[in-house]
Amino acid sequence: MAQTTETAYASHHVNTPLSKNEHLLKWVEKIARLTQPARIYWVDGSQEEYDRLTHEMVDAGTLTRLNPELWPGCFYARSDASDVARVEDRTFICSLSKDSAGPTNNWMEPLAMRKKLKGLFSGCMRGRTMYVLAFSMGPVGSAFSRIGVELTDSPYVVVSMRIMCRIGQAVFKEIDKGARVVPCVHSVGAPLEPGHKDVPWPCNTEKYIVHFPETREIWSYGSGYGGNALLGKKCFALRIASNIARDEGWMAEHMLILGVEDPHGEKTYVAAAFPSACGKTNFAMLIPPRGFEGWKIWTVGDDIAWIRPDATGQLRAINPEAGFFGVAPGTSAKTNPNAMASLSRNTIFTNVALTPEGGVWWEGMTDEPPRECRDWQGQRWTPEIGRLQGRKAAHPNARFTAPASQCPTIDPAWEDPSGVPISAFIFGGRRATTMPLVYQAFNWSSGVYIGATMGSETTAAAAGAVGQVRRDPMAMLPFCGYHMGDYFRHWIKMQRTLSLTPKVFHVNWFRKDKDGNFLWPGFAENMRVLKWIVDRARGRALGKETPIGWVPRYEDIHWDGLEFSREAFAELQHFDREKWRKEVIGHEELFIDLHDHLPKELVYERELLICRL
Ligand code: TSX
Ligand code: MN
Repeated sequence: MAQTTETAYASHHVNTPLSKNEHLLKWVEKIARLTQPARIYWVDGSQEEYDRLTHEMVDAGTLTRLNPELWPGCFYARSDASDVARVEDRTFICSLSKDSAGPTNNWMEPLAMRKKLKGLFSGCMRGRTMYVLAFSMGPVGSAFSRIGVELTDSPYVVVSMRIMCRIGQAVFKEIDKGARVVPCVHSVGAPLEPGHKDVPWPCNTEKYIVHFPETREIWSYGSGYGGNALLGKKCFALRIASNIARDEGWMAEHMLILGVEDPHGEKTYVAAAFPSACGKTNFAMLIPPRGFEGWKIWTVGDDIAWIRPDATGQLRAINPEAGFFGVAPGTSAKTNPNAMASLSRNTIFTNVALTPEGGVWWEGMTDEPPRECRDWQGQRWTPEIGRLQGRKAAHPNARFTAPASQCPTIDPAWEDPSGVPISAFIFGGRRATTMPLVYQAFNWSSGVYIGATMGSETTAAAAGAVGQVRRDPMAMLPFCGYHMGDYFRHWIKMQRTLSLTPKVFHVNWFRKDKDGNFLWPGFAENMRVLKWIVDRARGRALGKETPIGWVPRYEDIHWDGLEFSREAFAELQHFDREKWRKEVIGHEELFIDLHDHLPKELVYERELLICRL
C-alpha cells in the first residue's frame, strides 16, 4: 500500500488503518514516504494495546516494571542525560511574518524551516515503527475539544499520551465524522540501522520543536521528553490553541482549574496561572486545613485551561488534558497527598530513582532517603554519595505521568463537555518582597495588567542568577504561539463578550521577613486566601482599597485553626511605596519589547498605577 516508485521504500502496515478519512490516509502515506519507517501502526487506544506496548518496551530496556505489590501498573523510564526538559531555545514559531510571532518567540521563515525539516525528517524513522496516534484535547465530542494526530516513532510517547489525553478509536471516529485535525509529526531522530541494537532512550543532539500557527501544524525532532514529544500538551493545547482561540474568541491558558465547595454545598470555580516552581499542582489539589471542616477543594486540572464564554456570557472552562505530568521532586504525602494517591498506580515515572524493592524515590518524597538506590542515570546512589558528590538521586525535572481520574479530589464535573463556570482568575509568583499575600484588581483591565506584569524570582532549578525577578506574563511566555502584545489585547477584548466578568487576584505565598524566613505557612493554609477570593468574587466580603488594588483586612480572613497575629498579617500585606516604584520600572522592561503591539489599556493602567504610587 505504501510503496512508491520514487524511493526504494516500502513500509509494512502492522494493522489496517483505523480511519477512512482520505486526507488523513494521504498525509500518513506522505509522512511515511519522507521518514521511511519499517512499519506503520494505527493506535486503537485499548488496554490490550497498552499492555503489549509496555511489555515490548520492558523487553527493549526502555521501561522497567515496578514492583506490582508496591506500585501496581507502574513503569519506570530513564531518559538520555541530554534529553531531560523542554528546550525553549530550540522551540520555533514559524508564522509568515516575524512580527506575528513577536520578540519573545524564536522565529524562522516558514519556507526555510520546511526545507530544514525535510532534511531532518528524511529517513529519520528507518528501522522503527511509525505510530498513528489520534488524540482529543478535551472530552471526545465536546464543543470545546480539538483533535490532533501525532505520527511518532516513540512508543513511550504513545503510552504517555494514553494517560495524558483521550486517544485511539473514539477519536478516529470523530475524524471520520469530519472533525478538523492538527497534524503533528514527531521523531526522536534516531533511525535504527539493520542489525543495530536500539538504545533505551533514542534521541538526537539536534532538536527542533516547530509550530506553524497559520497552517496549524507541529513538527518535533530529536527529543522524546515531555513537552517536546507529547505534542498534545504545550505544543497543541497552548501554542497552537492560543492561535485558534485568538481567532475564534476564546482563551487557551496555562492555568489550573479548581472548585471551592463551602459547607452549604455551594461551588465556586477559579482558574490560576503561576510560573514554574510555585507549587501549581499542589494548589490544584489543596486539602482544606483545620478550621475549614465542611469545606472541600475539587480538582479540574493542574496545568492547562481552555476557556470560552457560553450563550449567557459566562466564562466556562475545561481541562483539555486527562492526566498529570507533574514534577516528582518535592511531591510528598505532606506537600500533596492527592498527587501521591494519583500516582500510586498506573503511572509512568521518568528520571526518578529506583529502589532495590522495585519502587521509586525522589528528593522530598520522604524525610528519610532510601539507604541505597539507583539514581536517574542508573548509578548506585546512597545518601552519603549524594552528600559527598552533591548528586541528586532524581533529576530535578523528573516526572510522573498519572491519570487525572485517580486523583481523590477530581471534580465530578471534570469531564463535563460544557466545562465549569469560572468566577475568578488568580495570578501568582514567587516574590520575597513587594508583593502582598493577596490583592484584588480594581477591574478587568487592571487585572489584565497584573497578569501581564507578573513575575517570579528564579530558584536554583532555573538557569541564571538566583533571586532575580523574571517577568512571565500570565505564565505564558514560553507558551503563547503569537505576539505577546496581541495576546494582551485579546485578553482585554474578551471582556466585551462577557455578561459576568470574573474578578482578578494576585497571590504570593513566598514573601519573606528581613531574616529570610517565609512569612506565610502556605500549602493547606492557602485555603484562607482562597476563601476570601471566593467571597469577593461572590460580592460578599469586605476589603480595603490601596494604590495597587483591594486587600483583605485582618478580620476579613477566616483564621479558625491557625495562630496568625494581626502584626504578622500586617507585615505580610504591607504596601511599600518605594518598593512598588521600583516594581513599575521593572514592568517597563518587558513592555518596551512589546510596545508596538501593546493595547492602550495597559499603557494607561501603568500610568494610573504610577499616579497612585
Ligand atoms: O507548593 C507550595 N505552595 C502551594 C501549596 C498549595 N510550595 C512549594 C513550592 C515549591 C514547588 C510552597 N512553599 C508554598 C505553597 O504555598 N509555600 C512555600 C514556602 C514555605 C515552605 C515551608 C514552610 C513555609 C513556607 N514551612 C515549613 O517548612 C515549616
Ligand atoms: Mn505547565
